[in-house]
Amino acid sequence: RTDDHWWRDAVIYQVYPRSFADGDGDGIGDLAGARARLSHLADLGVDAVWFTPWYASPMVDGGYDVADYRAIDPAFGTLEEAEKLIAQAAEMGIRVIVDIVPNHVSDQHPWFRAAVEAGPGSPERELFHFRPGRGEHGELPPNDWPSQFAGPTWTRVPDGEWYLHLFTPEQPDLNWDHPAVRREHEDILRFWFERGVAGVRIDSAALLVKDPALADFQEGVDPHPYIDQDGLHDIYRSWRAIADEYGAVFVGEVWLPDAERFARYLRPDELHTAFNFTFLTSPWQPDRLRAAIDDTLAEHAPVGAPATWVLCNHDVTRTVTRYGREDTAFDFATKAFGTPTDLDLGTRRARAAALLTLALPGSVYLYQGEELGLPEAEVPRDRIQDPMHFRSGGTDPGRDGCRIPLPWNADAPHAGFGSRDEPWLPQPAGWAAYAVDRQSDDPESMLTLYRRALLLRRTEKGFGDGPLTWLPAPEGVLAFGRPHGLLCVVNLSAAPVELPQHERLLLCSGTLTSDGRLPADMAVWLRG
Ligand code: TEU
Repeated sequence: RTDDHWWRDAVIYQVYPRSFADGDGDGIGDLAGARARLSHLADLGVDAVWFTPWYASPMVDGGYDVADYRAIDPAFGTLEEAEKLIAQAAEMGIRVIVDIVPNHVSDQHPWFRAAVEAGPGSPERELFHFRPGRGEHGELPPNDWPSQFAGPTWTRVPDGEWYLHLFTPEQPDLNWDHPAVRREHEDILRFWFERGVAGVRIDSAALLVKDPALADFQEGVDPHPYIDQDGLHDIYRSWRAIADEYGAVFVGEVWLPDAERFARYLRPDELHTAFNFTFLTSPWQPDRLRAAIDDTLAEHAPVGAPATWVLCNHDVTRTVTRYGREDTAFDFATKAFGTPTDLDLGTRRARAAALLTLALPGSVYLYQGEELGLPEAEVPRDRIQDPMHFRSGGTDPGRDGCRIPLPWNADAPHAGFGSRDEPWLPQPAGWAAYAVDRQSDDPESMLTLYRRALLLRRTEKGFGDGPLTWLPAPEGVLAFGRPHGLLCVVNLSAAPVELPQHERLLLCSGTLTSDGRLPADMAVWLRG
């Protein structure tokens, strides 16, 4: 591939800055910490790093409530520091992707404060979705839309009008039918492209446009009043023209079960890529995984876009925990917290899944800590920060369990995260065992596996873009060929299996049996 097509088969590392590394010791991860740890990403061998929102924010939703899209939150650092980080990463051959949140702003954003102040009927209110309520005294919300988090989607301001928010009340939704909203975001894109970012992740990309009538929700009636509205495509076409000026790329966060509708975002004049969550939500079962892979490749092929493969992110239960449970699928509704988990089994499967994922055609996203095999942590109730937990009335544990500050040095306080006192979320007992320095020289560690895999993926032929061919395999085994005789075999059956004929074993997620068979829940890369 040429250099401007780097994204077609890139490995992109997701940094959740609050929990990556604390450079100033105040308990919250920051850009100074991230800069000091960039060498970890270079050693790992990733092509790019995606930072979840680092903008000025009250942090009600971990920065997904943005008060100023052109400023870095003081807890994270300064704009100058972000520019240094982008430059320093570039020197190491690592591109930077930022996270743009276009669906909503923080309630502390100057636009929303002005809108509340200006009152009903004002032009300031037109930038949002303000409406009078229903009922005799307007005491009922304007419609019945279900929320993305638990709880109502409307909140009333003192003068009696209501405003729409698909997430928390502190995240009012913008009105994307308003030209000023469009102009502002085009300008924000340019602002970051001018600073050398190579790409943008688009948060909640399928939610921006709302049914103009704001009509009540009707189950099964198409189109959904706020998911996947047709008007979105026009927005992304205008964004694409801007990205093309800079040679920058998009990855859309598009949660859509319908493959055809999903692919419409990937047309050549829209988004370069979008997250494929079919794979992430799929259980650890051969037929289901194979179907997820086939469906994904089939939906991408006609539009010529590369697939993306994601096993984890800052919103979902960590992979080793998920794969260590009886029900290995991920579902927002049933996070199954507290259910019995076999971490050894989950880790074995996550290691196999790493080889599976990295051998598929397309790009791969790696969430910080996945390369360390971190499990989901149980956060003590009085320390939970995620608004999802509070919105659910406490029934949902929320997403903090996958956002625990990273362990870097086993023998340092707070496992080397960098904080003087307690970090913003507590690290569970035993966290130091997962530290980067502990795993670095251990040939059996998850980190060593990832480093080897990423090195092979860069230096050996057959990875990345190109065809995938399923090979005949015993029941419960996934085996496929890639170009240049590259083979990947994953054993999801209960017993060891024979490997196909090969010249060379490139990498195994564990250890073969003494007679050369592949044990259960393991994967290999072979040169056939
Ligand atoms: O998530 C958007 C989103 O729709 C899903 O993550 C999901 O619906 C939600 O987490 C649970 O139902 C993005 C971000 O990834 C997430 O962290 C933010 O909280 C959210 O947007 C709001 O900006």
